[in-house]
Amino acid sequence: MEEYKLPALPYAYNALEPYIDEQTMKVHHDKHHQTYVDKFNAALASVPEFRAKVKSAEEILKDLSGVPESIRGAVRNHGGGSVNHTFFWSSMTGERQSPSGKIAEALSKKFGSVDKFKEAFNASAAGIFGSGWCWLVLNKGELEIMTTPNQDSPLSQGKVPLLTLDVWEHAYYLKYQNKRPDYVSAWWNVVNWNEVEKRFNHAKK
Ligand code: MN3
Repeated sequence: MEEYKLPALPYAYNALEPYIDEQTMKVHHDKHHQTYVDKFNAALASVPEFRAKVKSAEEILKDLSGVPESIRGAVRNHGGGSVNHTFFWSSMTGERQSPSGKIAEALSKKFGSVDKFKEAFNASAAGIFGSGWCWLVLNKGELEIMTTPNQDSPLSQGKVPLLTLDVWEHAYYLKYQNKRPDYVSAWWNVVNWNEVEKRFNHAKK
């Protein structure tokens, strides 16, 4: 595979204001995400034969046991950090959106209503001890809320990510300090439901 590239944000740094502030987005994308990308590439550069044979970062994360032991930990942390953040940026938008179509139907069927889904997701996000991620995934075709510690990816558990929230303190501390639940509830205002629906329809094909 080619070097993993830090993607440009799909919107301006201030597009998610007032829910996620410009300074947080700058530091989060330009510094934190860049560092994961650099360390992931450095790890891959140390195993050129492996790197030549794999096609994508996602493919690598789907089979961590196939990663050379010398870089497995680095790949899990920094490959996960690279892919998770790319996925996180495209899970958000400055346009106000609500779930609709098949994803709205599926959420209501699984959780009772979209609001009940949000409540369950909020509780999971609030319950993460330390640093991690809260996810909506498909697990064998079924919608599921899950959390991962550190930079672990649901891809490594054979699940299909549909939506994610970064609950590392670096994602919210400048604006929300210790008030993680306030960050989580504000974040719903910037969820890119069109993208979530696209992912859902694609995975269901
Ligand atoms: Mn982060």
